[in-house]
Amino acid sequence: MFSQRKSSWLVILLVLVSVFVLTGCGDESISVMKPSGPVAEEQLWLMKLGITIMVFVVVVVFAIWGYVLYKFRKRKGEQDKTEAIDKQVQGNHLYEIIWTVIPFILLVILAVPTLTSLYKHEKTYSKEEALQIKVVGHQFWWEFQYKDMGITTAQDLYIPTGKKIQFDLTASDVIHSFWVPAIAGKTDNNPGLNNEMWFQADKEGIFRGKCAELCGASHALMDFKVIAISPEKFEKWAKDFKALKDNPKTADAKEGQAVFANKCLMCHAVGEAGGKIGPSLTTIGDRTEIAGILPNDKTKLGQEVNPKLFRDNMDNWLTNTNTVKPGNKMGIIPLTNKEKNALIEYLAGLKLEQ
Ligand code: HEC
Ligand SMILES: [Cu+2]
Repeated sequence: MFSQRKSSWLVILLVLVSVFVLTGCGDESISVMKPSGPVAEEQLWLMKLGITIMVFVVVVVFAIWGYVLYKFRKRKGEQDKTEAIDKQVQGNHLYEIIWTVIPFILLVILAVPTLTSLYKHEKTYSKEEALQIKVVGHQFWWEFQYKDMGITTAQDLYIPTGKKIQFDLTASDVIHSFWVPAIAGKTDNNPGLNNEMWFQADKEGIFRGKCAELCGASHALMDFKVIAISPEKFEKWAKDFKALKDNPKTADAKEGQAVFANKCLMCHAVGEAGGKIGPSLTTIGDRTEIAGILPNDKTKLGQEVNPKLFRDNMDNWLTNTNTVKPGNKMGIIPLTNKEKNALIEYLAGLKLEQ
């Protein structure tokens, strides 16, 4: 058996080891520590500045505290400490000025860059300067409208690298919050209001985004991706998106299209046709994940959706909608196996040519 003292040392050791081991966990594409654009870079720099100043204050204060504790300790043989107490400095003007001025300087060092960044990131860019995108948060999915391009999509947000993206953020039901940690801090989507923010991605890549405001049962599952590609690839993506024809190739897919028109189209759009209650499924066959959370193995640029996973995920979504994303607004649509398979075949074909 360990003694009490030994076991508390063990706990401390365990905590220290886990700190080092667990800091290695997590997805790089969602890390604030790996910024991929100017906004996130500046925000990380501000965090580092704040932490440096705090560490400096803690170290200096603890050093003084340790020094005083040691210097004025009760020594062996001293009966009464009062005789050894040093000269008192209460009310000393010089000291008081010093310990007022130092924190003031530290706060100025913090405030100047923070406020400068705040105003810089508050700026709204016009359509000549930035790509304009309206983001609507819904329980529990994201809608992206490219205002000047006539494109509406969901879950996967394609953007060009090296260009500012001006966002107009709102929500259809409750408050959500739009957050892509590697590219910028969060901004709320409020129903009935429009918040603005901008960001820019400098590197190509797939960056994970999250809803950062508790919005209901599946809040934690309200994920999306920002897919940053070169301006040339983006142009091609937009052109292909608009040119996409809803022309199923196989007999099964044609049957799926008919089922879709019957049971799904009132809520989901494909191209121009269809309802707006659910996400647009125009390019559902290209999605990195189904419903934002069932991975199709498309984690890097250039990678294609894994067809087997797509089928399994789609089957899972159509069969277990309510357990995959509790409280979602789709619910379970009764389908025979034949209808489901035809639908999956149809949806898998809704994608851009590579
Ligand atoms: C009552 C409206 C409604 C109907 C009818 C409906 N859906 Fe949905 N669907 C939704 C909503 C809302 C979501 C978003 C759920 C979420 O993520 O919270 C959704 C999500 C989806 C997704 C995930 C989309 C993505 O971007 O990853 C797929 C796929 C889907 N539905 C397929 C279908 C199919 C196929 C049918 C017909 C059998 C159908 N839905 C019928 C409302 C509906
Ligand atoms: Cu949300």
